Amino acid sequence: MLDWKQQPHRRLNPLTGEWVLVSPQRTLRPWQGKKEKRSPKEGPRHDPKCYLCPGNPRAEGARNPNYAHTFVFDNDYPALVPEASPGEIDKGGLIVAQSESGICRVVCFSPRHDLAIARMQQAQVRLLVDVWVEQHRDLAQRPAINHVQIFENRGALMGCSNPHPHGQIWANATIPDPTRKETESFENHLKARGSCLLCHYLDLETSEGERLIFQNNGFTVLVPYWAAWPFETLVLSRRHIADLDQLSDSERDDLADVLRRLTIRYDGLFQTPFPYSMGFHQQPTDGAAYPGWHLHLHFYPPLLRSATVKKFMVGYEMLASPQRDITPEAAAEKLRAVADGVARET
Ligand code: H2U
Ligand code: ZN
Repeated sequence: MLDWKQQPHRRLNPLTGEWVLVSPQRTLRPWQGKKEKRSPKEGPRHDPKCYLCPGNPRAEGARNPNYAHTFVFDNDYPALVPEASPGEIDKGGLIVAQSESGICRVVCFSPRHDLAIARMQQAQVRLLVDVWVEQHRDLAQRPAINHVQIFENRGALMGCSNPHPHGQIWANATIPDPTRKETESFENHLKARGSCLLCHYLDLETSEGERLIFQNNGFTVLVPYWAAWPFETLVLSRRHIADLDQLSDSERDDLADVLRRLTIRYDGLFQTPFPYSMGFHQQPTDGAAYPGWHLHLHFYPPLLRSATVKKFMVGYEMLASPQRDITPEAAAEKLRAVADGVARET
């Protein structure tokens, strides 16, 4: 009999159809590799040089208003532009390109330069949720927009250029690969088994319990069975809804609560502002019906065993398959052991 806690095996990610290699026997290997710098302590409340602080000029000269809660603006250096000229290249199916239009926005989470979500008051995070809902609604109803990606890169380790709490929204015409794969998986699961993939998965996780971290009335936070990053988490709405627009008033509060508590746990894990990329996955906004789609958030943090040792997705992982040493069950246990109740705004 295979000992799943000790012996190598692979696990399926049913959302993408991809496999991850789990090698629990390797967790004791020594580390003589790269150590990252510790994240600096929080900066000042207002930084006169920050291009996201209220009242400051941005890099291209526009000036931010003296916003009191949140502030959204069109990215001054957008990756996509609204009216890209139409165009298509196809040389034998090998040299292929298509024009792509879209809208890129930056969302400032707070006027305070020094507050990450973990240090904000619940009411401020709720305002941020409301802004995401409004933004999604505004972008989703546009005929040229079929996919809305809301995300946050936190920390220099993730390439984030500014410590001011902020995220981004990129909305475009075609459906990116991860959402396309998830859409197919949701559809296939519904057809084959008559239920939503993530409702079904949530039932399984609730009965097994060992990968759950915490939950409230609206959301459950867990380390997915197929997690590739050491402390990757999945935030699932407990109700079967397909996007942010369908959240009830109390679910918006629940989402804010979950975001605060999860990021407090992350910061507590290695006693450091925890870097991550996180984002919502929602149904496409092309007007088609997606009865099998289930709203969720992915958190992908790179840290492995301390504030300064990060996981590299290299070698076998670039060429063959992602691989992890610490099991998702052990990661969940560690995240469960961290307290999440402290509001630390000062
Ligand atoms: P990141 O820190 O996650 O890279 O996001 C910052 C974004 O803010 C980035 O996309 C934009 C950058 O293009 N930006 C502006 O739109 N205006 C500025 O004055 C500086 C940065
Ligand atoms: Zn700032």
